[in-house]
Amino acid sequence: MTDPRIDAGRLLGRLKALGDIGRDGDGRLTRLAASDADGAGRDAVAGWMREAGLEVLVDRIGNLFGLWQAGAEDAAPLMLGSHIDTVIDAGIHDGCYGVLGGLEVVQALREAGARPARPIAVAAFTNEEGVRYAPDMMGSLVYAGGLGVEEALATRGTDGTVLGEELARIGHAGPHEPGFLRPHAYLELHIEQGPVLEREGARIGAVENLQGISWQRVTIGGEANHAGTTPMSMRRDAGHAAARVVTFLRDRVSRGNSPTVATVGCMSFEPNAINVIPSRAVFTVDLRDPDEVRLRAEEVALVRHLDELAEMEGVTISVERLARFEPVTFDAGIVRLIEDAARRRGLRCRRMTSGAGHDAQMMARLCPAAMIFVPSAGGISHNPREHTEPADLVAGAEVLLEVVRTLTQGPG
Ligand code: HGY
Ligand code: MN
Ligand code: MN
Repeated sequence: MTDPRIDAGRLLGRLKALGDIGRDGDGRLTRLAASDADGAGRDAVAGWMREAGLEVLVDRIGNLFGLWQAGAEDAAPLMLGSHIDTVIDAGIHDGCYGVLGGLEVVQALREAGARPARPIAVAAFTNEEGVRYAPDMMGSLVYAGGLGVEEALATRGTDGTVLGEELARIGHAGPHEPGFLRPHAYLELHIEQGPVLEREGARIGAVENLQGISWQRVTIGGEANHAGTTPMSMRRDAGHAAARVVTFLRDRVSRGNSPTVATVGCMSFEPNAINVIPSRAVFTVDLRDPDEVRLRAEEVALVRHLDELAEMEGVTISVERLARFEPVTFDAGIVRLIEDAARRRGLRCRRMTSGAGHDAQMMARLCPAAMIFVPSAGGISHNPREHTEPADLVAGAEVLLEVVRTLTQGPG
């Protein structure tokens, strides 16, 4: 066996090639779950998995796996992975770096003639972003038993399509039952998507926990009326009420130094005409906090505000739950392995919390799990300007390689 080495050119080349799949006429990258672009991305990744000599397997929710049995069929596999679906007008690293980094590690080990004591699987989980079909991290949630596969397949998207039908249409509705590979442990390599590592000059993030997530869709019913003739005192303005919620959330999370974050990412008015008082407003609320008690308190405060607002503005308000995940703590032993591997490579490492949701938070329900972060330039993500220095991308993959070798070494 030779010393396994990350092939930087292959890793960066595949990242770029995958990043070119799903661009529109203006060059914007969007590969929403189970779209044609997602199907093309999946086909490319499956092709690279076969090129690496892996067995390609797909489960019923479309989770895609490359498996290297490594002659250790009886042992539970180590699983690496992330996702390749994107948000709208995305960068090329979110999720894809973890799938292709995991594949690169396995390919490097195979090319070096390594004989791991357990199989290694590389996963690309379905619908991690949750933009078209809620909740996010859906494929790994189903895989970990947190959501029934039939219920997930029946999910209706923001565009009225049904997930199961779309997966079948793109040819990625697989035969295997979610959970068919019971991992020994799960490792996810990912860009930080925030400013911490860059600000502190650290190269590697050893992610020890991940914050709780609350997604809701709020519908406000008012009354359409003439923008010019209706006295302000007579208005039941759904648009104004929606705006009051947005400022309420911002004021709440901006007080003191609470780590709670709140985002209203989607909003639509009806009839959406310049001279008609909105009769209806529909918008989403994304609330997150590393502390479950504080997150619950923010949800209660929002409900109370909505009740008061309905009273004050003479509108009706209904709320639909889209996702709710409690904070997760990752495996301390694997976090230490990440720190040790970074230190041995002379890479400054920092323990940290993940602000973003990840498939690792679902896989932590099945087995010991942890994440490796690399810096995001300017802390930017979910944005085409998302960027990580090539040297950092390679360094992260090298740390992953080292932790994988430790987790798959034999008893000898
Ligand atoms: O929403 C998230 O944090 C992840 O990008 N799905
Ligand atoms: Mn991601
Ligand atoms: Mn994302």
